[in-house]
Amino acid sequence: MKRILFRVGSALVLLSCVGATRTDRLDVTYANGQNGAPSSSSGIFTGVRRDYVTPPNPHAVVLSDFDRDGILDMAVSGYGDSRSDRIIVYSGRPDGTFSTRQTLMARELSGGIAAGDFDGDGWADLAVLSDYDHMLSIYPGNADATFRAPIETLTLPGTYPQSFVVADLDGDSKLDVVVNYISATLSVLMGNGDGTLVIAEDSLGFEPDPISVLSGDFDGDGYPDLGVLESRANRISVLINQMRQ
Ligand SMILES: [Ca+2]
Ligand SMILES: [Ca+2]
Ligand SMILES: [Ca+2]
Repeated sequence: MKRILFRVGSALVLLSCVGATRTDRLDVTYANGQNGAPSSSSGIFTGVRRDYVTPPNPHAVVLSDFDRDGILDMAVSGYGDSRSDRIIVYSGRPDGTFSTRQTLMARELSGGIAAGDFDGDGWADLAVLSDYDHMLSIYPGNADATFRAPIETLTLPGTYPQSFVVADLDGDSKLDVVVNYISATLSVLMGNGDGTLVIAEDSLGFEPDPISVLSGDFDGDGYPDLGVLESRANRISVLINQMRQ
């Protein structure tokens, strides 16, 4: 079970993406709820738990204010099967609950999902990674928290992508993407600002099984750096962005 602690509006919520148990459900527990009190050893999450149907075999969740109404919305990707939708978009409501906004088809084994304005129209788009056919798809976002069919489905140079991260690596205000693969390589995709990306670098090498990649400005120079978690080597590698030089 993967647990992530978020603050949503005024309500502190615990999201439990329960893909490992294949219950196809996302649980949200509200602090300070008023109707019922599931037991909690910490006493923090003693409110009402609400369950939301996810795509079959949910894999990843992203929170973003898709419609810019000040309330976080949510999208969940799932591995699913060929007969089912593999992405569900939920609109956040002022009381901290969610309603299903849209279901989207996606490629087989759609794993990682992230949000960002890839085409520069001011509305968040969705980037979805297909583990099976190693493709990255960009779903353009609308003002009403819905998404259109992918404008870009990019075949990645590596196989079995494990995770990806979205960041503006070169500071041109166009979002870029870094993908890591189980084949111990990492690709850098530079955004064109219109929802398309080009492969800039495809062979950054690591120990086998780099399990995830993350981004953050570790040295404080304003450019995002990378951290790569190498599970077989039992270490995290930090790559400092050289764009400032
Ligand atoms: Ca919203
Ligand atoms: Ca957009
Ligand atoms: Ca960029």
